[in-house]
Amino acid sequence: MTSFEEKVKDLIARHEALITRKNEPVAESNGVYTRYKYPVLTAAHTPIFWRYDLDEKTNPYLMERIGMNAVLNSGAIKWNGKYLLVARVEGADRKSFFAVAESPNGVDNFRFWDYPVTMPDDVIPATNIYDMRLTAHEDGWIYGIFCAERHDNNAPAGDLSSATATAGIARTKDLKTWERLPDLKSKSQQRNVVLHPEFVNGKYALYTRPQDGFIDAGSGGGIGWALIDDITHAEVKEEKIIDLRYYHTIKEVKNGEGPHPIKTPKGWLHLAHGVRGCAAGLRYVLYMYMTSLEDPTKLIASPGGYFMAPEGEERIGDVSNVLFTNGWIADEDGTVHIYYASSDTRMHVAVSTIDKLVDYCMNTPQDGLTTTASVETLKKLIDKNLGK
Ligand code: M1P
Repeated sequence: MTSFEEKVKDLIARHEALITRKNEPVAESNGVYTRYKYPVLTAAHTPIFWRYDLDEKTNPYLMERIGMNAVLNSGAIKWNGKYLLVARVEGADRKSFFAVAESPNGVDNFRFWDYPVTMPDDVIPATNIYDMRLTAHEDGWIYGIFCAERHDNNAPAGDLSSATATAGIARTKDLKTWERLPDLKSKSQQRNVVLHPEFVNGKYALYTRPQDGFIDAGSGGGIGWALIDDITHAEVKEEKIIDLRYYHTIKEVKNGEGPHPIKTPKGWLHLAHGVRGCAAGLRYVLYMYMTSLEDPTKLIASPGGYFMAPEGEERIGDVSNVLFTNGWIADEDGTVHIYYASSDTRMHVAVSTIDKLVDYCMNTPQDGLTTTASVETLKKLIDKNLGK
């Protein structure tokens, strides 16, 4: 008979083996980025002492007491030389919370800090909070902007599903203690709101995603931009759409800014998600674009199609056919770690460089929006390669 102590030891040893497993780059690459073999975070990476009561008296069968369902859409930041993910952890009870996981190299050995983030509530507490974008702003604070979801009290009686999405705002100096600021005021619902890292005309600047309802972007035309007078009482007064959605593209139904853009000598480099509908439901892919350094609202590169789409196991999960990103880290040597979630279930990393990503944005043909245009673009490359 295995003793309780032996069972605990075994549980801890298997968990330790999982989180310290060396990750490996996947050989095939499209030249733009390299995927890695293993997810960097899953529900099984959450600490044993979050899930099990390790006291034999109160848990003689060594049962999991608090189930974790998924680890997904994570914000990212380099902090004291470590790669930190502020992960969205979703419990078996469907509630998401934030928790920091830290890695020495950005591709493996991610280990959760002992405690999840205690995020103070806004005046009206949210039911669920998720998908934090982190911005180390030039004002000296690290901001986290995330979706705060509440039941829609205007929904007809008995409708327990209608909800509202608002951008929650918090800031920190150490990623441990968070100061909650009032939620973003906006005429529409908002999700995928991201703080630009620099002041623009002396103001804070937000990437927004106006939406008519909790799910439908509706008349919200794409990724927006708004200047904010006071981040401690943030309000969207004017909103300009800077990256529009188009019919029959990968972002026809919805799009949303990923992490905050990376500043490069050629412009701001953006990573975003685009959504289209199909018989199987919604398909979420990642795409890129660039904006001007002089005028961050001006689109200067818009490579056509997707940058990354779900592949293999990534296709399957709680919400299948989804890639989503809200975190990347640019190292000083130009390496970029792209953190993305697959099918709302687990976190992965892909590695590229700023130079490659800028080249991708500047030299991938734009979407011509019709079959005829796509064929003409293809023929030009064939002509060039065949010397015609
Ligand atoms: O399920 C896919 C994603 O759906 C939402 O994203 P969007 O607002 O762009 O539709 C979010 O709920 C996100 O968390 C989720 O991954």
